[in-house]
Amino acid sequence: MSELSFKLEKPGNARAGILVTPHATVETPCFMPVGSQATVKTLTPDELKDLGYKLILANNYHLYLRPGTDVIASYGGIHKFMGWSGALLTDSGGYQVFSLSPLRKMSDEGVTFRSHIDGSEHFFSPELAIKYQEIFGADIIMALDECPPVEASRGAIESAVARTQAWALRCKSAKTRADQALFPIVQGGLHPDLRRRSAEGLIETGFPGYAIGGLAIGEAKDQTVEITAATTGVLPSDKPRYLMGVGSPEDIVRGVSAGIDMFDSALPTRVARNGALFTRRGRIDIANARYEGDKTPIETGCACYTCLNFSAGYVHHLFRAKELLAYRLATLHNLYFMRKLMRDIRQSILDERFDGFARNFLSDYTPTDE
Ligand code: PRF
Ligand code: ZN
Repeated sequence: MSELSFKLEKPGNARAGILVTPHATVETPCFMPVGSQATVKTLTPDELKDLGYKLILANNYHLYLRPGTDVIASYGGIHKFMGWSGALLTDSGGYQVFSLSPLRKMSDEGVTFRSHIDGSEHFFSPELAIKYQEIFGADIIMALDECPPVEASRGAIESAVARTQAWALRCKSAKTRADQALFPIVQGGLHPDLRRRSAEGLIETGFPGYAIGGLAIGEAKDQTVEITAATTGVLPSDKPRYLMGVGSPEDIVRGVSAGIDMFDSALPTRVARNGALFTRRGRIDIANARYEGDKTPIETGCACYTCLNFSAGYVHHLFRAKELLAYRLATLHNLYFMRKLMRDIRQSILDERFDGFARNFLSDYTPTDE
């Protein structure tokens, strides 16, 4: 099995394509639900499949720490461990070391960090990040990168670009499995020239797809879109582009305009568990008193399991009573919404009416802050 093939069905700024991985064929633009700990919180693999998902995320950092590489190796990889027969992508863990580990020390060799679970000390190098991801067996694996905070100095971002480039090369050399595709990660903060330098360096090395990291970490939304577009402008059009950690429905629509093919974010599932549900008009807070006794579905016309079978007033009651079913019904609704959004986006691209679709979507949708 070749590692990956990507076919653009409709080229352009906003693109529609088909990504073929060993475990699934995926229509792009796609949204990947996040299952850092080898579970998309509250749902079974069958439920994800029924929602239409073919590709989900897991995380090298989380699974290396718990249950550990030996346990997952003994099952023959994450697919078998979690009972998921679709495609998987694992993030390298570089970013989680930054966002979750209480202490870390970076050097050119790698990153030493402490577990957020028990404080134990660990080390990731590019070679080890690949070794663990080969044990885990995802269809797409990520190079180890350094993601500095947005407010870092230009000098610090410049050195992160250089280190991320050197690490991507080392990851490529360390890779031994032919059935996994390795994506490197473009860094460069909010500096268009550093983004270009980062992208050009990685392109020269050559990879089957490219990710854009270091965005959606606190900068203004306009900057996210501007830097994304500046980066996709440099990336080869015949390879998939993945914007890491994005995002909300409105950010995804803007990301597609900027030439992105793949997205992942814990936001739709995380906010669902807080009672924030997506509708065409924006996010609603189902725990709000206005939904008490409401006999209509969360969104009229939504064909998700939750809306087909339950009223908004019932889901409101489950949240108020902190009943566990609340989190499942809310997650099912939000992931159905995301899947339908991606289908609608894709169809509008194929029909050459994406710009109008995006304009209408963004004018109807009122984002709410988390
Ligand atoms: N690097 C990696 N994973 C990530 C990011 C990154 O920069 C981000 C930033 N939005 C999310 N996930 N390896
Ligand atoms: Zn619904």
